[in-house]
Amino acid sequence: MTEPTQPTPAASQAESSTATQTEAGGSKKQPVVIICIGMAGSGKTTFMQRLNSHLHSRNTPPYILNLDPAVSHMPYSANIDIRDTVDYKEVMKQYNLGPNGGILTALNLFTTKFDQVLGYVEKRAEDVDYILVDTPGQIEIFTWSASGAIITDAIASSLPTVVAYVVDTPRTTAPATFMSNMLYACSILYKTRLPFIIVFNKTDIQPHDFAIDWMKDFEAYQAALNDSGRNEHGETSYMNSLMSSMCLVLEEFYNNLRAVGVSAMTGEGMRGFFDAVEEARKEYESDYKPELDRLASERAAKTEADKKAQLERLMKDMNVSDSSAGSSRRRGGAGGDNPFGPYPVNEREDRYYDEEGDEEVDEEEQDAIRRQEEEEEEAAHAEELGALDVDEPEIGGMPRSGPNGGRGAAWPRPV
Ligand SMILES: Nc1nc2c(ncn2[C@@H]2O[C@H](COP(=O)(O)OP(=O)(O)O)[C@@H](O)[C@H]2O)c(=O)[nH]1
Ligand SMILES: [Mg+2]
Repeated sequence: MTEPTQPTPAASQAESSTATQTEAGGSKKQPVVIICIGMAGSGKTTFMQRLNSHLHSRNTPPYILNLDPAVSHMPYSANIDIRDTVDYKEVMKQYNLGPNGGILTALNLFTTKFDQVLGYVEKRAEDVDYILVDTPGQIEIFTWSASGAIITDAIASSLPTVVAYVVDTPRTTAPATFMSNMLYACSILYKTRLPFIIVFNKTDIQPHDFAIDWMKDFEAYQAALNDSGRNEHGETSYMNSLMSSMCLVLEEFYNNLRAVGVSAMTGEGMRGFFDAVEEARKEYESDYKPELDRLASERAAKTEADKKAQLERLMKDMNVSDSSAGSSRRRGGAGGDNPFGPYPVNEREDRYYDEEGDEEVDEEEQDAIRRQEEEEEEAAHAEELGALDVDEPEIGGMPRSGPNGGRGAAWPRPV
């Protein structure tokens, strides 16, 4: 992958960029990543271009990533363009896929190299204030694919990130369409958990006040729903009651986000958008980042604990830890005096099998072994006793028979 060439005038950045200014805490201010997500045709690419030209006019040129492999015309040049790495039409041919499958596979292939992309982005992070990310036209390809989630998480764990959810305002004036769009936005918010800005685009055609009213005032939405959803008999449809319940559910969601109206075409509403981005950045620092750090430290603690457990186990296997004293006794018999290592000098072959794989020999098994040993010892001892404990008289050269030397049968011998 080659780093693209769009020049970023260094001099103008130096005077204008706040990214290199140090904050009160001394740490460098990081750029904000704005990920543009939205339905096909909502105006993501046009909005990206508007942001790009707005930032250029402020002398703070952004760093741009294009993740849409199927875009045919891009009004700006991206610093990193997925199309330089994968050709989705070639992917379609090679894997015998349709357009959606081709775009998804191209994105998946690109994701395998995303660590390099992030490397480039991080390298430039000190020089820019904003990093803009355009996503594929079809929203579900990015939001519901594994690669979309990997890319978003990777970016968000490295830099302050906000999602700009672009809505086609003129196409959202019907209450049912508005609701489905909001539900989609809600699902993305809860999936990414990133600070979220709803961007009502195309306000040059349709002002977004109605949408703000519906979000703030449940009854206004209810009224619109009632007006729109009556059939020829003046009855409301089952859809309407579902929608009004949904509206109540979404109240919590509406409280968690910012909504602004813009026109990507005319540039109206840019100031409001950048104010919202600044707020969202603060939310990232105050909510998302601590959670991210908590997860990272939890992961680090778990790795540390796993390492420690493995080390302890190793020590135990090598018979050097305190806790292994018991097992050493069990194995070596004489408390680890065995010069041949951790395993005992042991005439019972089956013991070796017991120890195989270093599995714990359980109490019952140990008792059974001990009992067997005792019995064997007793039997051997009894035999010895049988041979030695009686001072047998030499009588008539009697033949000795039986375990007691033929005592019962032949001694004392009847006269
Ligand atoms: N009137 C108007 N049209 C817009 C605006 N933003 C985008 N469009 C048009 O909407 C269409 C889709 O835009 P595009 O940026 O390609 O959408 P994307 O698929 O989300 O990237 C294009 O024809 C744009 O010219 C806007 O603010 N106002
Ligand atoms: Mg586009």
